[in-house]
Amino acid sequence: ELLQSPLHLQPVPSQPLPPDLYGPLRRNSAGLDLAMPDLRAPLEQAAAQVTVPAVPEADPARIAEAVARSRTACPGWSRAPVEQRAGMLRRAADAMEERMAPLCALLVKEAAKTWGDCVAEVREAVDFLRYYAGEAERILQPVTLPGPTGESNTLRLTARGPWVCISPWNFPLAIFTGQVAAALATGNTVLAKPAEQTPAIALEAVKLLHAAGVPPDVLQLLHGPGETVGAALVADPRIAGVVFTGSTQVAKIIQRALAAKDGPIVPLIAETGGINAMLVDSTALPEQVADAVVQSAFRSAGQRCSALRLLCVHEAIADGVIAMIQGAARELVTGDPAQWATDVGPVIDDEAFEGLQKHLRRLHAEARPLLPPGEAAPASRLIPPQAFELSDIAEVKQEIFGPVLHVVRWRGDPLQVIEAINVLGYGLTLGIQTRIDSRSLALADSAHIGNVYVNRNMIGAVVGVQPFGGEGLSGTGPKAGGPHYLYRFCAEQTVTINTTAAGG
Ligand code: TXE
Repeated sequence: ELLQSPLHLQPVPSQPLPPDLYGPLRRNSAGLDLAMPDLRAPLEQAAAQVTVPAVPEADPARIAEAVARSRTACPGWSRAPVEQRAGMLRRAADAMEERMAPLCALLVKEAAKTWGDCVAEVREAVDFLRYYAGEAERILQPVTLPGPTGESNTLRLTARGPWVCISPWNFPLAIFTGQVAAALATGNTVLAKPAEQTPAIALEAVKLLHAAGVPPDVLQLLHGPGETVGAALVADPRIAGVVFTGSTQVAKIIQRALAAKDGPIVPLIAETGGINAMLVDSTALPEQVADAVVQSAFRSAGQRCSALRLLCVHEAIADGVIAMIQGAARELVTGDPAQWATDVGPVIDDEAFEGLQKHLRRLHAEARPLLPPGEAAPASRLIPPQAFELSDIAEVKQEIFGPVLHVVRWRGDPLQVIEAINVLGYGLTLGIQTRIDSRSLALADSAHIGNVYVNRNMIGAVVGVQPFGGEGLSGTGPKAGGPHYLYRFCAEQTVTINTTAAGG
């Protein structure tokens, strides 16, 4: 039906597209100094001074004590006026903004992210603090509901108790801060367990929140491996909720652990990975597609949950699109993240590097390589962008968390392509490239996917603008940075008062 409807083609842009397709990527990372000339010097200065401190691991006694303190601190914190809590989050946001340079320098060192990614990450963390402060003030006002004469009905949101916040290494400041800010704003206390690869940046965020007025027992930081410290927190019968961002596999382990405990049913908010696809039809603009693909698949060394993993390109334009991607990808600079020219930095650790090498060996044996393999550099953990052509969408079986793109050609009905993408079971991000206006929304309607990006790259989870989160294997929702997120951190209570009775 879609194919038979009259074609409403969007006009081809009158301005020619930039000759260097990777231009926007270059400007966002290495070209950062062009956009913000005042940042480069302070960032370099901070980088020269920064050291990554060691952090102590929490033992079982410390964990048990922390949960007890968290419970004791909760009533006082949750009864404080929301404006007071919001004020503290806003003060922390201001302090974080002021400390942009040292925080970026620590991120470059600890998480091996490029400068552009670091600046974007600090900004996102600041946005989360301010956004949830405002959202808490908005939603925590009691609502009067209509009812029969002689009684008043009020609906109000209350805190649940201690929340366990478990975060990953790939956005070690933004995701950590977002989880913590959401729980604190709604009057809950927090036991935060950051990824073991990136504890120092979490410690900095906690210091800023404490300095902004959040009491130490209200926000506690517990370092250590997920399998021990994370699991012990999840298993504790006194916690009220878990917010988790990380792999689907660990989300399910946590879900099972929560279900196996005696006591109340504990809510889990999980944001997990994805096998994110981009559907490109025969009317799409190859230059625009190639630019979007290179940014979405290779930026941040592919270590974003939203990154493009699977390009489904119509056979009529596939050769041209692939040639442009090859040209653009070859221009990317893979290297030291502290160098301004670097587009693609290292992967996070040796384990990730080894895992990716294993996948790449398999793909080299089973699929058609589209980009030169480059030199594997175990010492620096660098993997240059890689792409492989497969014959079927179903051949992509798991999320590969690195700069690796799968390409599949299609023909026929685009809805069937969306169906095949749905069958993969993940539902995080989807790109659609088409100049048929009616097609993009029809395809989005059929996709069981949380974030859809039409005729642009798939990088975008701006707080309050593109609330972010998926469904299926990609998570439970609600979307982080969106207007529904904070509700899940709250309990709801109605109060019905008989206004005709004595004292009513
Ligand atoms: O995850 P892991 P990673 C996803 C991304 C990828 C993964 C990468 O798609 O799949 O995150 O992050 C702790 N009990 N997203 O490798 O291994 C662990 O210590 C309790 C999705 O860090 O799952 C760490 O703190 N906790 C995304 C955290 O879980 C446990 C955005 C995550 O670890 C545990 C970013 C256990 N048994 C990344 N085992 C989105 N959708 O928004 C481990 N942990």
